[in-house]
Amino acid sequence: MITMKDIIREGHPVLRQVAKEVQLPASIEDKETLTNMLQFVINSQDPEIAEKHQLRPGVGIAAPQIGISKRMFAVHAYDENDTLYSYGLFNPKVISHSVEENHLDGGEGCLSVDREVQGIVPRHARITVKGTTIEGEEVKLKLKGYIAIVFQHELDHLDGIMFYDRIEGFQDPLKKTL
Ligand code: UDB
Ligand code: ZN
Repeated sequence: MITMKDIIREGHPVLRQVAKEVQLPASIEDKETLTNMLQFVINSQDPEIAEKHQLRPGVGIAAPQIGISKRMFAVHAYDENDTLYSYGLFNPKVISHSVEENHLDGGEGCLSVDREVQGIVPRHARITVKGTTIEGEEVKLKLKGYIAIVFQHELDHLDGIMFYDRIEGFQDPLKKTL
């Protein structure tokens, strides 16, 4: 079972790497890892399990956050209409997005960031994502609102991008200036 001790924190180079594509069909090992990632998110939202193992209630996690530089993430979250989006995806890719932007009014946090970083994180308002599920099915998801933001946050991890990189005027003290 994945717990907080398995989660890589900011400053670790793996969070800044561009993750590698997963070879498909996925190996049993990759499928198990992704299943465990999805289970971590589900567990973290269960008040009893979260309390027992001291888990931060999460909505998504990307493989680099457990030290695995592969293009896969898990999301388990409800949208504004209480529709559940529960996915483990291999090689997710944004195939189109709106010009219109959106953001969470309260800003964002991250399981890999143990401090509060304030500021608006601009995201695409709508995205279409393609990917392969744990079961090996190719899916095309049209997302908007909160869920679109969660997916973009996780997708960014696969490209070594932290949410605060997108806050206007923000300087990461750990990132070397270009
Ligand atoms: C989170 N959780 O998981 F609206 F049940 C955040 C943390 C960093 C605070 C743990 C979160 O938003 N929880 C949440 C929100 C709800 C209802 C609920 C639980 N992430 C995921 C992450 O770090 N992935 O890499 C941060 C989110 C900020 C915006 C999108 C992802
Ligand atoms: Zn994150």
